[in-house]
Amino acid sequence: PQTIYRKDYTAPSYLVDAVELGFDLDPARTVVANRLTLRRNDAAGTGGARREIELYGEELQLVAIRLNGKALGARDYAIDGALLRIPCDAQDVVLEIETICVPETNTTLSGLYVSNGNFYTQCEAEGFRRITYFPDRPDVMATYTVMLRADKRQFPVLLSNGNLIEEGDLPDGRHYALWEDPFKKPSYLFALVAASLVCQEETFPLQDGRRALLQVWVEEGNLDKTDYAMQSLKRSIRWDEERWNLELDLDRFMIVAVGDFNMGAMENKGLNIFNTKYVLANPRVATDVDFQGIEAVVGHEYFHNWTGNRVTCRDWFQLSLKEGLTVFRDQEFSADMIGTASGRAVTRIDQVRTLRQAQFPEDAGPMAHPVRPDSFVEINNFYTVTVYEKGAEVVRMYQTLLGRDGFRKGMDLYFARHDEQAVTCDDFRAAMADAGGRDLSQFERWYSQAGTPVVQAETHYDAERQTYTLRLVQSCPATPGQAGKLPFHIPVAVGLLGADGRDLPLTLDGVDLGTTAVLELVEADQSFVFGGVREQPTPSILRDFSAPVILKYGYSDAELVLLFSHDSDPVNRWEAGQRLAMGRLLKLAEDAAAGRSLDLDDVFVDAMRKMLVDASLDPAFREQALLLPSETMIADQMDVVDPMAIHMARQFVRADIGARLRSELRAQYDASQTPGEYSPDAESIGRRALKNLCLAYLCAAPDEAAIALARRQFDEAGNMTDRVAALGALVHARASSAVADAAAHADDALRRFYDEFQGEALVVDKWFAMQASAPTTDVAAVRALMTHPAFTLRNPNRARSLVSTFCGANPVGFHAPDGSGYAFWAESVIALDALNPQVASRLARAMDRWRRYAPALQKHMKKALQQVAGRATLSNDVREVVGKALA
Ligand code: DPP
Ligand code: ZN
Repeated sequence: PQTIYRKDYTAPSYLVDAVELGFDLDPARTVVANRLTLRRNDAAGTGGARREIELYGEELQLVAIRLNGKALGARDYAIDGALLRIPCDAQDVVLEIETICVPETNTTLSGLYVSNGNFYTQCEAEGFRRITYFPDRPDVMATYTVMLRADKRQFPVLLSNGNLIEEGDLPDGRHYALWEDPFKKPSYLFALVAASLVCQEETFPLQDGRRALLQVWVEEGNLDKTDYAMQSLKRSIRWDEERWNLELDLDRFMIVAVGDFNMGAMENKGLNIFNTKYVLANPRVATDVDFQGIEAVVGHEYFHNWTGNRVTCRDWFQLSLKEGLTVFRDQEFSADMIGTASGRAVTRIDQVRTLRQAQFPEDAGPMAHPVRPDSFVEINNFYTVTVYEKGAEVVRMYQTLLGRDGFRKGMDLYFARHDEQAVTCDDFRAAMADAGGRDLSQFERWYSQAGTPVVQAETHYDAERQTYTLRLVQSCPATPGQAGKLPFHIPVAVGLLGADGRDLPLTLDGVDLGTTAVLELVEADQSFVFGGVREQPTPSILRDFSAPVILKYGYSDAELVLLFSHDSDPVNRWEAGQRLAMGRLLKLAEDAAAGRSLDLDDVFVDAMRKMLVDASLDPAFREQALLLPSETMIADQMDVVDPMAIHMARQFVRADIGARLRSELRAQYDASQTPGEYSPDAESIGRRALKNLCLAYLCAAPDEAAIALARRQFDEAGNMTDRVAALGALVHARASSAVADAAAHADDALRRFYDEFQGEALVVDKWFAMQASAPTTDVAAVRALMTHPAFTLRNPNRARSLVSTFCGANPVGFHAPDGSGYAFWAESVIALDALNPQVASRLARAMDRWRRYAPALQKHMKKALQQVAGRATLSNDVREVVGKALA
C-alpha cells in the first residue's frame, strides 16, 4: 500500500462550484446521476504537466461521462485504481457522470449502505467516492442539490442535507424529495437517508429570533428513547450561542439514529447520522454513562457545524483542527452543564483518565503519531485518541496560556478570517497568536512532535532567603520516525501548600500571582524561584492537568497524604490519591510476580477511609478519588508487563479495601441512595456512582451479605445504572470461594437480564461486554458466546461488545499464557477484515504494545501478528496497523 505524505499536498486542479445529484435508490442497484459545475483553479500549478480533472471512485460501475455535453470514450480518460483522470484545460466545465452501486452488499458501512432495510450514508473520510466519482478531498467545497427517488411504502422518509425544497409522488409507487444545501461543503459532509422511520420534533427559538425545526429520527418502537437527545440538542444550540456567539445557520437540524455504524456519530451538514448508542436512552435501558455520552456526542456533532463544517480542513492531516477543537468544545459544554467547580473537576479527571488509559499508551507505541500526522496509509486509522483527545488538550493549552477572554478573541478571529474556507492547524495557531499578541511559534511542536513529554521536577527550599526553587526538566521519548525532540512550550500550573494544607501566596520576580501560577516551561531545563515563602511547602504541580505530560516528582507518602486531604485544586487532590495507589500497585505486582505474600499498609487504607467518609466532598469526586488506576495504566508504568501479576495486585487491593472498610462502605452505600424518580443530573449520577463503587468494593471481598446486597439491588433496581452495576458485581464475584453458589448467582442474574432485555440491542451489547470483560472469561467462553443467536460480526456495536472488549479490556483472559487469546485475535481480525476493515483495524490495535510483554507472551503475539500480516488479501487499514506493529 501507498503512503501519503503531508508535504506532498497540492491544491486541486479544478474547483467545484455546484453539485447536482440524482439518486434512484434500490438496495440491489442504485443509479447515481451526478452533474458537476467545475472551474479551473489557476492558483494550482501543474508543474509543467498538462492539466487534468482528478476524480476518485471506488466500487462503482461507470455507466457514462459527459464533458460539456460531449460523451467521453474510454480513450478520453484514464482510470488508475481509485483515480479517474480527464485531461482538460477548459476554464469552465460541466461534467455529467452516471454510476451504479450496490448498497445491500456494502458491509464496510462506508458510502451508501443498507441497515435493517433502510438506506444510510457515511462519507467521512473518503466514503463519498463509493457513491459517485468526485474530487473527494476536503478542500473542494461546493453547494449541493439532491434529488432522491425511492419506493414510497418501503422508504417513506427521504432526507438529505439542508432544506427540503419539494416532494411528491412518482409512478409505480415511488416518490421523490428534492433537498438543497445553501452552504458550501466538502463531500465528506454529504448525507442521505431513505428509510421507514418516525421522529420526535419541535421548533426551537434561536438567539436572532428565527425558529429552527429540530428532529430526532429513529426506527418505529424507539420514540420512548429520543427525549434526552432532543434535550441535549437544545442545550447545545443554546450553549454555542451563549458561550461563543455561534448560531445555527439552517432552518432545520436533523439527527438520525442507525444501528449499524462504524463511529459514534457524524456531523453531516444539517443531517447528523448517529450510532443508536448515542441517541437512544431512557432510565430502563440506559446508564448514567450512556446519558452523559449522549449529551457529549450530540453536543460534539452539533458544535462541528462551526468547527469543521463552516470552517473545515484543507487536507486530512489537519483532522485535529476540527476534532481536537470540537472535543475541547464538547468537554467545556459538559462541564458548563454541570456548573459547579467540583463537577467541572470530575469531568476534567475523566479526561485525564482517558488520556492515561488510551492516549499515553498510543503515544508510546508503534502507531504513535503527532496531533497533525506527517503521513498515513489509511486515513481511517488516524481517527485516534491522539488526534481527538490530545488534540483537545492542545486547544485547552491555548486557553490556559491566553486566558478565557484571550482564547475567545482567538476563536472570533479564526471565524472572521476563515469562514467557508478549508484551512490548517497553522491557521488556527496564527489566529490565537495574533488575537493574543503572543509568539506561539514554539507551540507548533505540539502539532509536529509525537510522544508524551516527561517533566521531571526538583525543588529546593532556602529557609534563610525564604525562596523556593522549582526546577523543571523536560524531555520526550523517541517515537517512530522521530528520534530527537525539541523542547515544548508547556503551561505548568503550580500552587504551594503550607503544612496546614492551605495555599501559600505566590510571588515570582516580585509579581504577586495569587495561589496558582501558570509557569511557561519553554527550555529543556528551567528554574522558577518563588520569593517570600515562609515555610517549607508541598508543591502542587500541573494543577487541573495543565498540559498532557507525565510529571515526575519524588513525593513522599506524607506529602501525598497532605495533598490528598487538602489540595485546593481538586484534580491534583485526586492525582495525589492516584500516586499513592500506583506506588503500591506497582510494588504489589512485583510481589505477585515473585510469589511473595501481598500486604497493604495502613497509611493508604486510612487515606481511602477518610476520603470515603468525608461528607463535605461531593459523592462524584469521592468516587473518582476511590477508584484505582486501571490495569492498563499500571501496565503503562512497567518495563516488562505481566498482566496476571497486575491483575492479582489490583484485585488484592480492591479486596483488602473491601474487607478492611466493610462497615464504612456499607454505611456509605446506604447513605448514597437516590430515592424517587430517576434523573440523570450530576448530583444523582455522583451518588449512584459512589454507591455502586461501594458495592463493587464490598463484592471484591465477597461475603454472603455482600452478595445478598448485590442480588437485592439487581432485583429491585429502578434503572439500568443500578441494574448493570449489580450484575457486574455478581459476575466479577463469580469465582469467589468465600460464598456458596457464587457462580450460580452470577449465571442466574445473567440469564434473567438477557430474558428481560433481549429486545433492546444496546442492552444486549452490555450483556456481551459484561461477560467479555470478566476475568473469569477465557477464549473458550468467548467462542461459546459467539455461537449465541444474538451474536453477529456484521454489526459493529455487537462485534465490539464481545470480541473487542475481550481483546482490549480483559487482560487476564486475553493474555492467557498459552497464546490462545492471540490466536483468537488473529482469527477475528481476519474474519472482520473481510466484512468491515475499519472495525477490523481497531481490533488489530489490541496488539500494539506487544513488545512490552514478557518474552514467552511476545513469542505468541508475534506469531499472531505475522499470521495476519502474511495474508494475501488484507485491507490497507489492517495492513498498516500490523505492519507498524511488526516494524
Ligand atoms: N463523526 C466523527 C466525529 O464527530 C468524525 N468526524 O468525530
Ligand atoms: Zn468530531
